[in-house]
Formats: sequence, C-alpha cells, structure tokens
Amino acid sequence: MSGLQLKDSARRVQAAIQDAGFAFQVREFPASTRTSEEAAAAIGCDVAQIAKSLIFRAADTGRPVLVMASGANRVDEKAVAGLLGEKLARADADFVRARTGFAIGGVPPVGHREAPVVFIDADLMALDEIWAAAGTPNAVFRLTPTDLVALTGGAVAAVKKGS
Ligand code: 5CA
Repeated sequence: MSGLQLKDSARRVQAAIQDAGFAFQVREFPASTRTSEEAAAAIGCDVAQIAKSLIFRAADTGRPVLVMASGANRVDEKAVAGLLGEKLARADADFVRARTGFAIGGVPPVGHREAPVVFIDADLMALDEIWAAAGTPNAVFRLTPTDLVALTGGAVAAVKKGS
C-alpha cells in the first residue's frame, strides 16, 4: 500500500477520503505542489484543473470558510460573503493551521480538524478531472468535480472575480 509511505499529514487526508467512502489515491511528488502553478507543473495538467483551497474566517461567528477555486481564478471575497451572509476576514497562517490542522500550501478539501463551510467554484464543474491538495506541499489527489461536491458537501457557486 503506497498509503503507508505517505507523510503523516497526507496519510490523514488519505484516511479521510476513505472514511468518506471514496478511493482517490493521494500521490506525493518530488517537486513542490505548494502553489497552483507548481502543482500544475509537477502533475503535468492545466493550472485551471488545480482546485486550490482558500481558507477565510467568517467575521462575526469566526467559522472557517473553505473556497475550492480553480487555479486559474481569483476569488471574489464579496461574492463569498454574500453567499455566506456574513463578512469575511482574512485567515492568517496560524488560523489556517489551528482550524484545519494543515499548513497553507497543503490544505486539503477534507479531513479538517473543524468542519468548514464549503463553497466550490462553478468553473471547476466544466472540467473532467481536477486535482486537490492532500495535506502537504508535495501531495495531491485527482478526482472529478462532481466527486469534490460529494466529498465536501460544498455549495457550487459563482465565486470568481469578474463573474
Ligand atoms: N497545494 C496547492 C495546490 S493543490 C495549494 O495549496 N495551493 S493553494 O492556492 O490552495 O494554497 C495556497 C493559498 O494559500 C494561496 O492561494 C493563498 O490564498 C493562501 N495563502 C498563501 N499565503 C498565505 C498567507 N500568508 N496567509 C493567508 N493565506 C495565504
């Protein structure tokens, strides 16, 4: 089992995937997958196929908000705030680590310490295959956009700037 060789953070993601009833295989790359651009280069896919994980903090309740956005898009924070019904505050690195259990650059869609509110960039739904981070700056997994919705329970929405 390749899963036994994964770093601890990536192994937690692999376990969360399996606990949710899916079989996506976490893959570690020798090259960095810390940013969307680096991940696309390491994988050999289009940057639009990278489902980047952006964490925000709901300003009133302090809830973590996870936006899964296409690597090609910038997220419109006002649009997300409108969907949430609450303003968004910036999440710093400490907030991300404390609430998700993962460091920026490896934040996965599942396996978070605290269940976030999840929104999924509607642009991802047009793609056949996408890739998401899997806990470390070298680990990712491939899935379909429909499976990302099922895996996270997220709401598909227009979250990109300019939409
Ligand atoms: N592993 C790759 C793609 S699979 C990855 O995690 N990319 S990412 O785009 O989802 O994660 C990096 C994101 O973290 C950036 O887009 C940015 O929104 C956020 N980020 C980077 N640095 C900081 C920081 N100092 N504070 C808060 N957020 C940050």
